[in-house]
Amino acid sequence: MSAETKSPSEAKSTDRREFLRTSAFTVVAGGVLAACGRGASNSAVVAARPTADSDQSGGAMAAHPAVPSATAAADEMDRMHEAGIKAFPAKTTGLGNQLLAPKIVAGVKVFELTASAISWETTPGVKVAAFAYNEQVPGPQIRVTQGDRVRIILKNNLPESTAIHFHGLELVNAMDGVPFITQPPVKPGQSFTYEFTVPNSGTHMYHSHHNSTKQVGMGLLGAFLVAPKETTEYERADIDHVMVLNDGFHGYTFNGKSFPATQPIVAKLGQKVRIRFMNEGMMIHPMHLHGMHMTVFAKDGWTLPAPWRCDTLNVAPGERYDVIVNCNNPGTWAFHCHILPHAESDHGMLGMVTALIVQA
Ligand SMILES: [Cu+2]
Repeated sequence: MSAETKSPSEAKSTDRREFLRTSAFTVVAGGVLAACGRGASNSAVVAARPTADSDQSGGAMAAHPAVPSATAAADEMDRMHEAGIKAFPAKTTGLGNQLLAPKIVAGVKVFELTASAISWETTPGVKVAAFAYNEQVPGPQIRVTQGDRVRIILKNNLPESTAIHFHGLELVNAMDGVPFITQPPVKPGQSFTYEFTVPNSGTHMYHSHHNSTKQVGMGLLGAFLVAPKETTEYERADIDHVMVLNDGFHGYTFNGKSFPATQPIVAKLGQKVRIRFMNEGMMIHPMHLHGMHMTVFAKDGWTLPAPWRCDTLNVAPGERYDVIVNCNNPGTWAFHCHILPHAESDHGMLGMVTALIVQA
């Protein structure tokens, strides 16, 4: 039996997404029936007849009172929306972007990254094929200080070649991580060692630069955060939150998870939250915060000469923005991409939605 012909009661036992697809279709078909009355004959409508006869009044072709039918559909839609909100933040297996402590070897900070193919849960019940560093999407968070000597040992356990590019760092050419331009590809089973002195501070990224539509889209990416030698006012935020945006093979995600499995940012009233947006996807995402504004103070790791304020910040592929939110308005505030299909559908919020929770 196809999803289109399941009744709502049958579909309730399946996952929310499938059920929502089914009910969305039924709503459309019911609307067509209500509008056309007898004579609707296209095959899609015929397939939906059993579900359209929700009141058992004599078949889908029988006249249905328009208002009660519309109310039932609205209630069902609301139930879906509420269920998504109530589930937030939903538990899933696996958490990416976890701080990776370096091993210190003769004064060098050594980080080991192993790339492998894994299964990754983006939202409850949705498991996707992923390429991951250290079995995390995003890969482990790397934090260093400007001037540090670092060594990154990449082990490739993928079925294809790869390489790491340190996006935003102004490195010596040989460390730029682009196969056939600055190094040979790292073949399956091989390792490659990157070593450099960290030249510039700011919010940066590391990701594959080989077959990257697939490899970055499947999860070979992570945050590379460089503290400046001298701490600025903005570096002294109470909470420092990395938000990696992606829109590849895993759908619309923040830090590898889709709503309702995205993580909220939780702050106390009066605290300063620093948010580091980074877009590893292929689309622009205008990030919109409700209730409070964001003060943008850095772009691509570079401190702006004059910070500026906004509530919607367009983050294009490859860009990073650092913002401060002064949490002066208590409540749970929606925080989402404002390209609406990236955030909501008939079956409720999805994808690029989270919340800033300001506790009074
Ligand atoms: Cu978006």
